[in-house]
Amino acid sequence: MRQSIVKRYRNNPILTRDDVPYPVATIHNAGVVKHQGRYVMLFRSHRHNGRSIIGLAESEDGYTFKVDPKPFLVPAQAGIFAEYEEFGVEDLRICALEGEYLMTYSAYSRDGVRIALARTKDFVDVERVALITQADYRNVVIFPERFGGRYARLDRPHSEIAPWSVWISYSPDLVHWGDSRVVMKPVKYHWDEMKIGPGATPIKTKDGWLHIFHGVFPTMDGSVYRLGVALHDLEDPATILGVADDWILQPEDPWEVTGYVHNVVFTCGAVPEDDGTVKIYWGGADSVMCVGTARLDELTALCLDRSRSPL
Ligand code: M1P
Repeated sequence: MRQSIVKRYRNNPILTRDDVPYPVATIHNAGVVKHQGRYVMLFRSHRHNGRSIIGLAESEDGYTFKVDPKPFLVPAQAGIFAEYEEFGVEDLRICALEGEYLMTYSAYSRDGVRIALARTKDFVDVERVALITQADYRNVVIFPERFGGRYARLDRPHSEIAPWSVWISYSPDLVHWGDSRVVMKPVKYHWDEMKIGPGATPIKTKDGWLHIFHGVFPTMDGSVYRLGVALHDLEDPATILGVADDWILQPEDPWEVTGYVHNVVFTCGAVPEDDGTVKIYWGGADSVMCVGTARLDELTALCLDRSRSPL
């Protein structure tokens, strides 16, 4: 029997492409929040032309989801968003902040990948706000609180010089971002030595902001995507209190090991529960959606007691 800090749900995968009532090749990498007592999931799907869209699924219990008949977000048809979403929209994260939901997602075009910000109050009406990075960024998560009046986000620029790392940036208005610095880097000859990236929207705990991220290791058989945890200071999220030395989840189930991209577990969303657990949602092999649970105190302890240097 596998012993893991993350307990996989016995009926994984919870969603496959067969559950989607329109033609798609995959369903994976979903942001998830609880909205009015229901779990709302915004997942990525590849269409059969290889470009991605975002679909919506809902659940009473966080395990059994029903997919909406129509996609939630497809590439914009006009204006600046159409220009930069031409090749698809991917890997959406949801942040509940001050009475609305902020959604950050990758916008792909012939000019590269950048991050778009949209907002909704009800997951029906969606307003695109701004493109909030230049090209060569993926994986932006916004903290669900302001710090000294400023919004904060974790992001992941693509560098040709340094391994791809986690940075922090701040904004007075959600549109203009700056004051950026690197806060966490991959570690040489470690499970995440190739690159790391922000994963789920950070979760507030009594010990700090818990951030579940992904790390990638290169092998002769391709890259292996795993999940890890880091703890950020409650008042100053640029300060990392600890990064767990070990991963918390790696590809093991057949639908994580084999699929559209082999050997991938990738999270864009996690939902904290009142009983001290967290439901972690991940895409398996860029093909299916899975869920598992962990205790928040065990994850924060892993960051603090078995920490490596963040930089
Ligand atoms: O195929 C694995 C992942 O590859 C990319 O992730 P990263 O941000 O690490 O480069 C993304 O395309 C992601 O969607 C995908 O799951």
